[in-house]
Amino acid sequence: MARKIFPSDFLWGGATAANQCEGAYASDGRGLSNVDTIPAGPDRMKVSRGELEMLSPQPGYTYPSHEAIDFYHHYKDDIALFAEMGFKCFRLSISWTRILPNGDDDTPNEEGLAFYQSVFEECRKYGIEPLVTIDHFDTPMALIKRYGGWRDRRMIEAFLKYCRVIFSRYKSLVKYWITFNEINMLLHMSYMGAGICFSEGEDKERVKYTAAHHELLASAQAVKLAHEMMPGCMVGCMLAAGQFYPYTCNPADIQDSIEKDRDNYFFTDIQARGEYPVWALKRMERAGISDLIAEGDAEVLRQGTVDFVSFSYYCSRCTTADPEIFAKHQRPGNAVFRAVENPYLKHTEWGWQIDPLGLRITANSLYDRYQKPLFVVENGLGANDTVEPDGSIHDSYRIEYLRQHLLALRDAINEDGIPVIGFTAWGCIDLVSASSGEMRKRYGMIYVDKDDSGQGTLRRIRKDSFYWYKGVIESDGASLDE
Ligand code: BGP
Repeated sequence: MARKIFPSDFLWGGATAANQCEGAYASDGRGLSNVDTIPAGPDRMKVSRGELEMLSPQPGYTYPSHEAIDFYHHYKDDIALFAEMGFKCFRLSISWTRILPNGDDDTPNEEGLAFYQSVFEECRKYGIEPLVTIDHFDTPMALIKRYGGWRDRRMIEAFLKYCRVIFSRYKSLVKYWITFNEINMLLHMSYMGAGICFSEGEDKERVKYTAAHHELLASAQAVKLAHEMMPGCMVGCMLAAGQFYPYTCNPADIQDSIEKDRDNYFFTDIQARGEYPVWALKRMERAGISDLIAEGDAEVLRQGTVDFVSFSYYCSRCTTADPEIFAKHQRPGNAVFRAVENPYLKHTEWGWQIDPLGLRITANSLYDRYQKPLFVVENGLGANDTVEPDGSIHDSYRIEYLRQHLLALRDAINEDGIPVIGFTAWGCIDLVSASSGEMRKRYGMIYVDKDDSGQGTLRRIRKDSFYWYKGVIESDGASLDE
C-alpha cells in the first residue's frame, strides 16, 4: 500500500504576528497601534472587546506587546532555527505603524520598511517562503483617534495606501499574502480586530457590521491591487474557523448550528464569492442596516475575490437552541466564542476543546463551500511547559496534539481530495497569547525564556517538538505514523 504523505510542494512552517512577537514597539519610528494599549491582566478582555476605552498605555498596567519576545532584535537567530526545522514557509505580519506611523503618512518610515526587507531576505536565504498578513489585529492609533477605527469608511483609503507601499517594496520577496487575520474576530473583539470602542447606548450590531463591510471592501480592493502590482501573487482571506456542531439532533439545534456557522462564513462567503450571501442580506434588512452598503460596493466586492482561503483551527464548537441546556453546559473555556461543552472531547489547560477530526470536517465544509485551495495558517496547543534541570523541554502533549491534527489534515488531502497549500503551526516560537496576554500559554517548538511578569533572559531553547516537527517535514508527513 502506498504510504500516505503530504504533497512534495506542501508549505510546512510556522506562524506569528507582529504584536505578539516583535516588541520594540516604540523603536525606529514605529507609531502606536491598538494592540499596544491592550493590557495583560483582568481588563484585557474588556479592552479587546471595545467595552473599556484605553487609547494610551496607562500607569499600573503591563502591555505585553511592548517587548514581547523581542523578535525585532532576534529575527536572524529565530529564522535560522526555523530553517533548522526545515520550514518551507514562515507566516508573519507587518506592523502597519512601523511602515506608516500615523496610518496614512505620505512618506513611509524607511527604518520600518528596511526591517521587513531584511526579515524577508533572511527567509529567502534559507529558501523559506514568507506568508505575510497585512493586518493582524493592528489598527494605527492615530486613525482610531481620528476615525474611531474601522467604523469609518475613510479607513479603506488609509489601508490601501499602506498596501501600495508594502506591495511596491516587497513584490520581489513576497508571493503569499493574507489581507486580514481572523476577520470574523471583529464581531467578538471589536477593538482588537477593528480599533472600535463602543460608546454608551450605541447600536453595536450596526457598528460591527459597518466595520465588517469596510474591512471587506478594503480586503477586496487590496486583492485587486495586489494582482495588478504583483502578477502571479496569491492573496487569501483568513477565518477563525471551527465548525459548529449541534448539541443534539433536535432540528432546532441543527438550525442553531447553521446560524452560528453563518456568523463566521459571512466574511469568507463575501471574500471568496464576491457577494453578500442572500441570508446575510435578509439579516441586515431585519436589523435595519442594509443602507450601509453604498452604490458601487457590490462591484468592488465582485472584483476582489481571493485566490485561497486560509484559516486558523484550534477546536470545533458545540451549540444548542435551548437556553436552559446552554446555561447548564456552557463552556467557560474559550472566552471569545460562546459554546457548550461537547461531552465527547477533552480540553486543554485553557479549556479549549481538542478535536482533531474537527479539522478535517472544517476543511471539508470550507472546500465544499468555496472550491478554492485551503491553507491552514494556525493550529497548535497552548500549554505550560517545564524546563528540566538539564535545560530540556519534554512537550509530548504538544507533539500528540499536532500529530493528531496533521493526521486529520492528511486524510482531508488524501482521502477527501482537498487541495491544501500548507500548514503553519501557530506560535512556532513561544509568543504572547492574544486572548490572555500571557507568556505561559506557550505554543512554540522553540521555548523563549520569559515569564508573565516580564522576567527572563529571552534565551531560545529547542523543545522535543522541535526535533519531532523537523522529522515530520523531512518525511513529508510519513513519520506521523511512527
Ligand atoms: C488566534 C490569533 C492569534 C493567536 C491564536 C491563539 O486567534 O490569530 O493571534 O494568538 O489565536 O490564541 P491565544 O493566543 O489566545 O491562545
